[in-house]
Amino acid sequence: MQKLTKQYLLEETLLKILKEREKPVSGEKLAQLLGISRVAVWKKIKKLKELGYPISIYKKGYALSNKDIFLKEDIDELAGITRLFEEVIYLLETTSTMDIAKDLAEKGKKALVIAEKQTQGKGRLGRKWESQEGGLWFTLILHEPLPLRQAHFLTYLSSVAIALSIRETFHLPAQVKWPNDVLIFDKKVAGILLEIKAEVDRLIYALVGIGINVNNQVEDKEFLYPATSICEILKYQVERLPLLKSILKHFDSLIHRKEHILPAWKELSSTLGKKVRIETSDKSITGEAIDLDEQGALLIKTEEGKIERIYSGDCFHLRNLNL
Ligand code: BT5
Repeated sequence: MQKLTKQYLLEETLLKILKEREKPVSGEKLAQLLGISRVAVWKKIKKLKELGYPISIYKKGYALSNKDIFLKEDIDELAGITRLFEEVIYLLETTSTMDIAKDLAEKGKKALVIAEKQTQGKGRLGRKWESQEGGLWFTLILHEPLPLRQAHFLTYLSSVAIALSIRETFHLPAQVKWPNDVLIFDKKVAGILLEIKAEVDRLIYALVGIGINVNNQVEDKEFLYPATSICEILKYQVERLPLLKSILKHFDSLIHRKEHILPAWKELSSTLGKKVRIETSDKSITGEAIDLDEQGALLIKTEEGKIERIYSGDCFHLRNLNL
């Protein structure tokens, strides 16, 4: 248990005041609220800025430029939501939450690693993942005794948890796309990166990296697939904490009911029933995505009527066959 010093509590309270006030708060007011001098307030602001907190300084006082940062009370709340992890690591900036999670996993830790910003966010196959402030970027470390051939179920589980949570929290029609995306109105709002360490046929640990475009801007970017963010669709900034809490709850519930994962994925699928092009490391296949088999492979019916089973690759939706 972390010991809280008086200094630390003052900084937390200062952040809380700035988070709750819409307008800048003067140094004088902060001094009065915190029971310290104006000089001491300035020192605390300077320290918090050095730590990376987005505090802007105006003539009228101080304000948080991003009011959606997580405070200690939010992190404590997250830590108590599930037994999936024993600690929550919250970083204002890092290279990639996958790097931090990997170090912790190697030490046998079960943790949730969240970052406000990633300077080297990763996608699959060495691709870059843009992760500026405003998005939800996190990695969950799981030490699950899963058979290796079921490891990719964790990607399906994550997509379902994200899609259900976006539906419940923001009432938006999120759908899952094969193999690792969540879409809203056919644009990518979230991606999942699964990294595993295995021994023969057993999983030692899995790092489930989840990136969701929430309050960040992506629509003008040239990505592999058209992208969107929740705030670009809703046209206002939203709170990320309720979304994250909902995802963790769904994740926890699905991991204990693995038989629900594939049916739920199929139900929320935007891929099934569509004409698609799948690109794997050695071939390109075009056909209709008809189903997932019980191993989680995507079944493609080619124009020649042959059924292909695909375990990994990139998927491009060509058109909706039902239209
Ligand atoms: C993914 O890869 O979709 C996996 C993304 C996982 C990101 C999370 S964030 C937390 C954790 N820490 C990390 O460092 N990563 C994980 P893939 O299917 O390969 O898609 C990557 C491609 O998506 C890129 O090549 C871009 O074209 C595009 N892209 C990059 N940033 C994006 C964004 N913010 N939104 C939508 N598309 C993006």
